[in-house]
Amino acid sequence: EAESSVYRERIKKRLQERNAVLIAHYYTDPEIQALAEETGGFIGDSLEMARFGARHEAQTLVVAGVRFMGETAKILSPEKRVLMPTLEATCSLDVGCPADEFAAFCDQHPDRTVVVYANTSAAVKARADWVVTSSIALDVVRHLKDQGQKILWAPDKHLGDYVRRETGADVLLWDGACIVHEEFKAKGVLDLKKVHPGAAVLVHPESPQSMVEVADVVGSTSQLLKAARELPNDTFIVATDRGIFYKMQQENPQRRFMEAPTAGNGATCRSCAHCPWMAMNSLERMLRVLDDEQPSNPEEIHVSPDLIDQALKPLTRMLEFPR
Ligand code: CIZ
Ligand code: SF4
Repeated sequence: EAESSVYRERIKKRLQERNAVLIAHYYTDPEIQALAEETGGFIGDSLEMARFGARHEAQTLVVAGVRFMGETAKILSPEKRVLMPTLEATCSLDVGCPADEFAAFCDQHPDRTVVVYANTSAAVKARADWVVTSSIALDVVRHLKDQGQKILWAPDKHLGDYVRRETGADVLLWDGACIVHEEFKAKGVLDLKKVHPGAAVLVHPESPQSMVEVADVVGSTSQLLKAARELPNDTFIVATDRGIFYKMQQENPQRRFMEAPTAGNGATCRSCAHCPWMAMNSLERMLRVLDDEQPSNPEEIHVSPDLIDQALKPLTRMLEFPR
């Protein structure tokens, strides 16, 4: 605790000295999110993070999250320096969708409009017609379906299948999954509901279909936070990364939030509901990155100008899509 307060003070000082702002994802650890709040930074989902970074006057963005979030921030703010506590923080969706294999898959289906989830590398985004986050996926795919288009979706098969079921569009799926959301078990939720019959079940659509079927609300992180504020229930079973509890509890101090079980018997495994890559964003690593005075920082995000040009097109389509 004493050690962590030393880290916090030194990070605050460095952020000021370097004209840097801290931008954290909802899934990072509570101490990281608290520091973002205390220093005038930001907490949000991947898209909100990139938008905040683009609008903010700071010349350096310190992105606490996973690598694709740093890349998206860089694509929207190429003139800024984007640092991360560690570039080793990746995502099973990104890892499971290598750009060359993905390009070959797209080449085999030239009749399909390519829609990729935000959780992908800059190179995969560069090959796409559209980038979407889970908060806008249904609207964009409905719009494409109305125009008679067939979809190629990557990388999350659960989210893609959810979009297919909800919109009725012709959607061809890449076979990827999030290692966190894939672990939630509907049977465990039903067992927990027997003990807490008044609980509302909030589910992120990266979870399997069986989880969507037991949900009261299915939505992106921001949509689940909204549901936690607006539903009349005072108890919630939440199927997304446990990092979200920081904001949920802060916004609703009187309400009770429980992790959705990650095993059929209702037992929770030690770290199933927390992304191991999000967890790599420690105060210690953040300080190390900010302490590094060299012009070339090993944890700085670089995206080539060509790739920025190409990835910006599908990203801009999403940003300009009317909501
Ligand atoms: O599951 C993730 O990594 C999410 C929800 C990312 C995002 O778009 O905020
Ligand atoms: Fe990727 Fe899942 Fe971690 Fe999000 S929670 S960064 S989708 S592995």
